[in-house]
Amino acid sequence: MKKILTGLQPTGVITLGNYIGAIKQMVKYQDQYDSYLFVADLHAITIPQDKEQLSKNTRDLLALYLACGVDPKKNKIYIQSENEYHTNISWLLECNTYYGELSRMTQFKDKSRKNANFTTGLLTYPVLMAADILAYDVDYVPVGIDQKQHVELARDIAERFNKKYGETFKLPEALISSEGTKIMDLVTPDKKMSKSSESQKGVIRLLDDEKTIRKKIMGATTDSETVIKYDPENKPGISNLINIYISFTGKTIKEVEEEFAQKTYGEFKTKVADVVIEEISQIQKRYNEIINNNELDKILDEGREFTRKIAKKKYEDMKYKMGFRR
Ligand code: AQP
Repeated sequence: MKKILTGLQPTGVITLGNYIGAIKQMVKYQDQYDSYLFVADLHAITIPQDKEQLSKNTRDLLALYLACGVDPKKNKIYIQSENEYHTNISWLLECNTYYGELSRMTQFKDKSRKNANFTTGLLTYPVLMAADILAYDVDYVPVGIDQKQHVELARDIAERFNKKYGETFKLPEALISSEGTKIMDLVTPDKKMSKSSESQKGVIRLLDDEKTIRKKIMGATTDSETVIKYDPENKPGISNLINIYISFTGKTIKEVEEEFAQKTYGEFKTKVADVVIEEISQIQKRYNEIINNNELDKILDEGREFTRKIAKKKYEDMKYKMGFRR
C-alpha cells in the first residue's frame, strides 16, 4: 500500500485554507493509502509562540483532525516533537543541503521579509519537513500549492543523499488536488488565507461561530462587475469564493457559473456561507465531544510508539551509511 503523510502547524486555530488544502485531502485518501498525519509543533516555533497557546493549539488541532473526519484507525496520528528522530534525521540532511536552496524558498522569503530578526529555524524549516517525509518512505504528500516547493526540495535532498551514500530514501511527490488548492484571504484576495494573518476579517477559522463566518463571507472583497465568473487574475475575490464553494459542494467551475448566472454577488455569497456553515457546524459539534476525551491521548501514544520505531531505523541506517560507526 502506498503511503501518504502530511502535517499542520499549531500556529493558531486552523483556517478554511488548511481544511481545504490539507485535511480534506487526508480524509479523502485515508481509505486508499497508509496515512500519517502529525502536528508540526517543531515547525511552529520558527516564529515566536506563546507557550500556553502552543500547547492549547496542539490539542485543538488534534481534536479538529478527528472532528474533520480523520479516522484514527486508518491514520498514524502523532506530535512531531514527541519523536526525536525527526530532528536527528533533519541534522544529517541539513549537512547535505545548500544554503542557496533554502534561501530561495518562497515561504522563507515572505516570512523573513515580515520580520528582519528571523531565526535560522525559519531558514532550515524545509529540511525538517524533508526529514518528516523521508523518515517514513512516503509516496505522496497532500499539500496546498504553497507547500509544493518544499516537497520538491525534500525530493532533491533525498536524491542527492541516495547518490552520495547509496539507496536510502523513497522519492516523495506532492499531491495537489485540482480545485481550490490555494484559498485566499477574503479581504485581500491576492494573499493566501493564513492562520497567523494579522487581520482576522479575511480569515475563516474552523472554530469561528456561525454569525462570524457569515459576516466574513458577506464582507468578502469582490469587484465592480456583477458577473459570477472564474477569473483569478481579474476577479480574485469572486474566484476565491468559487474555489471555496466547489470545495464544499463538489461542483465544477462551469456548474457554479451556470448556477449563479442570473444571481447577484449577495445571493452567491449567501449560498457560499450556507454550505460552509453547514459543514463547519458539524465539525464543531464533533470537536466539542472530542476535546476533553482522553481517547485522544491513547491515539497519540500509539502514534508516537509506532512512528518512533520506523524513524529510528531510518536514522540508524543514515548514520551507518554516513560513517558514524565505531
Ligand atoms: N490558504 C490555503 N489554501 C490551501 N491550502 C493551504 N494550506 C495552508 N494555507 C492554505 C495548507 O495547509 C497545510 C498546513 O500548513 P501549515 O500549518 O504547515 O503551514 P502553512 O502552509 O504556513 O499554513 P498557514 O495557515 O499559512 O500557517 P502560518 O500562518 O502559521 O504560516 C499545508 O498543506 C498547506 O499547503
